[in-house]
Amino acid sequence: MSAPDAGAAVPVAAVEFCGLTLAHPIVNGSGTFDALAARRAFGDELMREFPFAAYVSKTITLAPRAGNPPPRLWEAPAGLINSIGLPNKGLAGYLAEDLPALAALGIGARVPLITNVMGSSAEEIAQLLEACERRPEIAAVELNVSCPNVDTGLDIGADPGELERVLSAVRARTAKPLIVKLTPNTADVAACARGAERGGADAVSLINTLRAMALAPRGGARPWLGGRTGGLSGPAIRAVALAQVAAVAAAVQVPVVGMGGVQSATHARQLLDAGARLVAVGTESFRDPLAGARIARSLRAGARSEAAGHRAGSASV
Ligand code: RRO
Repeated sequence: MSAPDAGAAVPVAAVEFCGLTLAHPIVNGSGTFDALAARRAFGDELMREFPFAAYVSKTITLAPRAGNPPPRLWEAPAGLINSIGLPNKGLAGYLAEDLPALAALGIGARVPLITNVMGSSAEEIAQLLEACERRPEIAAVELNVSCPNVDTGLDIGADPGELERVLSAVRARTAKPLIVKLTPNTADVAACARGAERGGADAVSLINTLRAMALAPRGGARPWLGGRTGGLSGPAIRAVALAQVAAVAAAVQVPVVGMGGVQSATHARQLLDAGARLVAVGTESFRDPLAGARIARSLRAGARSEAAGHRAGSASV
């Protein structure tokens, strides 16, 4: 579980991503960093060096949701299982309350805002995209496809054909960049990424959490989490993330946002080397809310020390 911040190998500068210019390649994973709550908890200090080059919201649904009954978390070996269940104030509440509050923090102006949405039918997704399209504060939309389609019964993100059909049906509803957040809980994530690309995705992001379960201590075979199963994140999934990001980056032309267990610049660099354009930090932000800034700084420092090494090397030849 060590998290050394060393070893970045190539220069890290501003990154072009779907027409946006980001100061560095580190963003947050959706649902792992609440900028409004963080500002309340940590004050201005947190906002002086905002940890991410773009801010990705928690998943928003059309209607408000209370989320799953507790318990919602389980500490796994080298990871975390969550069964949060999409609690959110719904699209109207997000647009009316959160967008102005995020703008007051400078999100949108200082760093682009990426709004993550989820719908359980093409019609619901279309409504979410249209609403985002009307708001200039939103730079891009990330579509979370880790859910079943109530119309077809198929898991939208787990089936390449279903993913392509749903995206083709909704793609025209927004001109903003559309990032599709893939699920790792599928037979062939590269085929799903190709389906997303054919359906009109401007980028894909992965990996979401791996489906997992924990049993209640001394509870026989009783599941611990209120939602029965949950999603495993953290260092435990880093090797899976690396394999899936490499497979997807080799399969599609659109940019890839890689994530899964990143704790250090070394881990971020590995995903960049595997073909990711951006890297998201997720579970590590729960341990260290400034992890994103630490990792971005360390990537830059690694790049500077490599450049110095090159200069020294050429001087001595
Ligand atoms: O809210 C959640 O329980 C949740 C979501 Br929407 C997701 O995409 N991934 C995850 O691990 N948890």
